[in-house]
Amino acid sequence: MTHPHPTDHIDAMLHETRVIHPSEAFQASAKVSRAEYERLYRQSLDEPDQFWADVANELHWFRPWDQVLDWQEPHAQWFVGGQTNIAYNCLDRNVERGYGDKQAIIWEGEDGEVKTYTYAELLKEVCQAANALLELGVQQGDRVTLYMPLIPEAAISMLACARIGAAHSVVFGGFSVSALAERINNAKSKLLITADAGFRRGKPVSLKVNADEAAKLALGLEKILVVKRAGTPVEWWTEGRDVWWHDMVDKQSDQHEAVPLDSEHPLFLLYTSGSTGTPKGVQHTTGGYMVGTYLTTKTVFDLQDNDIYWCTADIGWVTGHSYSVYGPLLNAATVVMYEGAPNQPDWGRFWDIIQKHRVTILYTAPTAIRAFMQHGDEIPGRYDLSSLRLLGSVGEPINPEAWMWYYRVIGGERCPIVDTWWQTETGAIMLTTLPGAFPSKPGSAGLPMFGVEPGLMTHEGEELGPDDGGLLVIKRPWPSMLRTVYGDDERYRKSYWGEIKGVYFAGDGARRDQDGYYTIVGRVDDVLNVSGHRLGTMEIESALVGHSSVSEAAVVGRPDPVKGEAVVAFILIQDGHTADPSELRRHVTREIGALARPDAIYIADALPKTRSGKIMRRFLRQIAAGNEITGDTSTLEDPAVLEKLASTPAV
Ligand code: 6R9
Repeated sequence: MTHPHPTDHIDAMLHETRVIHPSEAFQASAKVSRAEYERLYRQSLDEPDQFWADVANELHWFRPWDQVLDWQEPHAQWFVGGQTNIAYNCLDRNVERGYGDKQAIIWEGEDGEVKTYTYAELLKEVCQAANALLELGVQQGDRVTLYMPLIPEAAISMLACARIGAAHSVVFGGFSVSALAERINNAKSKLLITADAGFRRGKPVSLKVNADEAAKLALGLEKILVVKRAGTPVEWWTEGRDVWWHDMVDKQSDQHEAVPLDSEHPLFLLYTSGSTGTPKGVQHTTGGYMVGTYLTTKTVFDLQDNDIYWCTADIGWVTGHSYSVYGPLLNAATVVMYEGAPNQPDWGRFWDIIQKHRVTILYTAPTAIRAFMQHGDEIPGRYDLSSLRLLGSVGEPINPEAWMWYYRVIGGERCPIVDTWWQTETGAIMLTTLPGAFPSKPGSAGLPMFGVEPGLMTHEGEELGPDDGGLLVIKRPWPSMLRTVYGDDERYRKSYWGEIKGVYFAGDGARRDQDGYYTIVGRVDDVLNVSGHRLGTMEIESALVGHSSVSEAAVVGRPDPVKGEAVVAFILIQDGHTADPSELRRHVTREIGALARPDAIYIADALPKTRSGKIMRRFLRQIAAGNEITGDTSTLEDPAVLEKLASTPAV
């Protein structure tokens, strides 16, 4: 007789078994059926040149490419010799195709102001902005830094840069002075585009003041172009350096010929934190990024002509780049943009926007979903959400609890959910379930997108089979992949193609089930090894937030002389509940098994998060281990959270 191995129990508990199928109606009108996915996916791997050429040919090229892919590991060039312009493809091409009068952007300010732009209007605005950039001395090949609220001028600025062949580097408006200055300096930008202030939680948040401070540290900066958004007093105005958008842009001609750019011409830099060192300037180029975001937006969001599409991401993150601006505009979609906080004036704001603008597709992050969930079903219940037909999730693993809430309360059990795994570096969605083709499994991202060949490996490059947890890798180049780390190609080689020989190392751990679905366990530095057993912090967190008293949880490992690592949990208690640590330990034991039971629980008021909402576990690990807090805290939304936590006793 064999005694069941302790991991059997855990593995069984770790498996979420629900499978949610799209409705017959959704399947019937979906852009891609299961059979089509299977045929096209096969083709994308067997005849990649043909597959990608067919997709690229749906877009406009000034000059056709000579070669689809030139791969000199780790450097890829896509559509080599081809010339195109992504802004032309987003705007001119759509106007020419008869979408001139279609709404391109429906923007809502936090203060309730609404502005809309048709494709023809947006084209004119972008032409004016492009002419303004030229007058300000920006040249093809330059970098321009954007530090802006989520206002239409942010998208217009990105497109204007793309139109003239200058790379934009968007720095999230919530970043600090030093973070901004560091990014301006690293990119060697001569122009910064900003605004007087943006609205956040009912108050104007000044950007120009930070821009002025950053300019003192970024001596290469020559001009600052300022949008008047909030009408707040601008304290300093440096004549000769500072220029109002309305003075400079409004007077320009609304005609501008988009510049034909080499397919590999840099499109943008986007700084993202690595596990060590300073933020990396992830560099994307024109043709491949365009083709990748075009195809994924069209298929993953099943875009139909009458959709009203809302991705809630800020333009400061890659999701805002690929799925608020480029991907949807390439597809002539109507894009909703919202400037402010989800709880302004109250937690009903998102649902109000959906009701008002008849949003059909909503793409948001698990952290937001959990925050809404915490405030109950009653708030969304007050709104008419019947326009919704598809939901998306991005940014972190979504725990099945939050998935089901999203599905039930927001989607009315009618809307498929696409859980999309990708990264700043991948440029476009890599893993998901196409909504009309495959059922979803709550918590599992799903299957590879076209041309994506994922795998699970050990650090040594040994391939792992189904149901083994391993490192998620991508085994061949794809069009929208990053090309380098700006100014540090060695770091690019080492971080992405040097960790495991011959493959792209994503930095995430994952499992794959018998149906080929990938479940992301979390960053590999978030995988715990407790008594020789692999446990994802995410699963323990998911179990904890599955308890009615817990609204948020972050789990890290603490070195343990016996078990290797011990589980430490940081939790936030749901309004109106009290903390009961022994009950929570029992709950985790029930949900996963005794191995996952937290050794220490910290009851926190807030967790250390980046401004994009990612929990910085590296600091939690230091607190859990009783170590001093070291490392760069500049990307934290509120560094004071750390001190508070460090003085909180564990229970
Ligand atoms: C798009 C974006 C990338 C990291 C990635 C992974 C996590 C993103 C996810 C997900 C599980 C998903 N991540 N999407 N984990 N399921 N659907 O978020 O880019 O900010 O660069 O973050 O986010 O850990 O490695 P980025």
